[in-house]
Amino acid sequence: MKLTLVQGDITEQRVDAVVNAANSSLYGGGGVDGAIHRRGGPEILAECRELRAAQYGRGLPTGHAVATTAGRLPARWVIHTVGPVHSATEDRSHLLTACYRESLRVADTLGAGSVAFPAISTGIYGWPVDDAARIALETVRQAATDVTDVRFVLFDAAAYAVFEARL
Ligand code: AR6
Repeated sequence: MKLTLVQGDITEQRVDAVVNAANSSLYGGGGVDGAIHRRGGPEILAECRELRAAQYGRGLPTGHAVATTAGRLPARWVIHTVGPVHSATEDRSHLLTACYRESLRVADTLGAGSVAFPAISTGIYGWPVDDAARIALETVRQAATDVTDVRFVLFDAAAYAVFEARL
C-alpha cells in the first residue's frame, strides 16, 4: 500500500473514494462534512436521507462507515464515517480506529483502489492531532485491505507537519 500525505482540501482529491468526517445524522455539518456536501451537491444528501430511512433510523453509529455517490466531486464515492468526540476522561481510541478500519472495509466492498482520508475527529470533535495521527497511520498500515493508495489530506500546515513526523 502506498501511503501519502497531502496538504489541501479533501474535496479536490481525484481518488476513487473520499472519506467524510460525518456525524450520526448523516445530514451534513461543518468542517469536512460541510465542504463535501457544498461541493458535492444535493445528490449526496439525498442518498444519505435514503440510508437513514432504509437502514439507519437512529443514525449511523460512531465508528461505522457507509458509502454514497460523490455527486459532483472528482471522486466516485463518499464514505461517511462518524468519529468519536474526544474525551479527557474516557478512552475512545477504539472508536477512532474503527472509523479507519470500517472505511477501508467499505472501500473494499466498492472495489475502490484509492482512498483519501481527512484527520477524523481532529476538528469540531476535539481530538489532539498527534494522537489522532498515530491512530490513523497505525490502523491504516495494519489493515487487511485491497486498497493500494491511501492519501491523508491535511487542511493546514500544522496538521501536515504532525502527520509527517509520525510517518
Ligand atoms: N479538507 C481537508 N481537511 C479539512 C477540511 C477540508 N475541506 N475542512 C476541515 N478539515 P472536522 P471532526 C480538517 O471538524 O472533528 C462536522 O460538523 C480540520 O482542520 O471536519 O471529525 C460533522 O458534521 C480537521 O483537522 O471533523 C460532525 O458534526 C479535520 O479536517 C463534526 O464536524 C476534521 O475536522 C465532526 O468533527
